Amino acid sequence: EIPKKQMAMVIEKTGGPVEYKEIDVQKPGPDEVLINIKYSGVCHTDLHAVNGDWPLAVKLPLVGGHEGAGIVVAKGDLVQDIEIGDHAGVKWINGTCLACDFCQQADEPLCPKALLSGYTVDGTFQQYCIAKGAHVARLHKDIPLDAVAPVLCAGITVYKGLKESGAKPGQTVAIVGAGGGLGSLAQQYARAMGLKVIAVDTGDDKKKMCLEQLGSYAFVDFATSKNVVKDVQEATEDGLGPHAVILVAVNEKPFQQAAEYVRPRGTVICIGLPAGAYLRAPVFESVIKMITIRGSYVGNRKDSSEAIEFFRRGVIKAPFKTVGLSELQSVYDLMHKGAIAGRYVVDTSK
Ligand code: 8ID
Ligand code: ZN
Repeated sequence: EIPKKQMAMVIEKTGGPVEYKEIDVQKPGPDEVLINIKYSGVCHTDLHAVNGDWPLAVKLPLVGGHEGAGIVVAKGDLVQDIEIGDHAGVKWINGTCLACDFCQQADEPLCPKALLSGYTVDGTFQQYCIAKGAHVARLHKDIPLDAVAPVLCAGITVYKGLKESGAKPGQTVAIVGAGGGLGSLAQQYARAMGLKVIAVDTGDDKKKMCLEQLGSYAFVDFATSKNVVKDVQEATEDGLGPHAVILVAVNEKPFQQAAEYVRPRGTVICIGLPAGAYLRAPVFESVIKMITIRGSYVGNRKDSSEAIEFFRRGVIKAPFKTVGLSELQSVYDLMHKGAIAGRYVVDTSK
């Protein structure tokens, strides 16, 4: 009952366009599963891939997407711990070697042979997607496949970033890019982890969403603020700044500002990947404030199952809108303008 053909969104060359067309359904290798993707989230990473923003080559032609939730329909002989009919998720990390120094330490995202869904291998903007059995996310059958899709990259990534920040319950974290996909989930994870949240983004829609739906106690509008550094610091009780800053904006500016407003002993976590951007921090303040600046990249299998479990327990609720897979270009257009509050999810059946 697995069809030979399926519908997918494909780019032939960097820059696009992304085209809705019929392509072959692939067969899983011995260590792989074939998943009938029902829903996929649309991450800004997918747009970076279309635009060729990063110094890392993409597969072409390419089926993008790496937040895919669906049902296992076929598997290779070596896959023993997952059954046909199980619900599963395809993440950015499609597969790794499981043998290198990093894999041995559960730092699978750092594996030099990592396969990246929707980037170096075809991803989830198709109805049937392949991933390594060891790496697909296990999803309980009571989890809705549409709402969980954004958790599979955005959720895992911000949950890991918050853990890497070392922020403790009761402390304050600034989420920069709070109105977007990662940012909206970051506010929910931060709150569930007992943190107080300052949201930084722009516009009344995002402000309303952050303050009324996602649990932030303050909002700083980076576009209308006369002094973002001062406004973020003043949003903390003692004016000394947040204990951690989670940077998920697609813009270089905040990567050059965060070190100035983070609290002494605080940590700046860099997650967003704006094209060609550089970090900058004043040496004097960085030293005398004893700050930490670090990168954080998706999460390992354990981070992933933990992030999904937060969602399954019902403590993570972030807004999403659903459209047909064939409408992906219109989602990219909105994303390019920064006009999406939350996340878009595509339904692969239309
Ligand atoms: O593992 C990783 N490190 C990882 C995983 C997944 C995604 C990194 N990412 C990267 C993506 O590639 C992208 O560069 O995180 C970034 C954010 O992805 P997203 O959340 O999917 O993007 P979005 O929904 O477009 O949200 C971006 C938000 O940033 C705001 C925008 O208004 C938007 O709401 N923003 C911008 I652009 N400039 C800002 C600024 N100066 C800003 N917010 C605050 N200050
Ligand atoms: Zn992503």
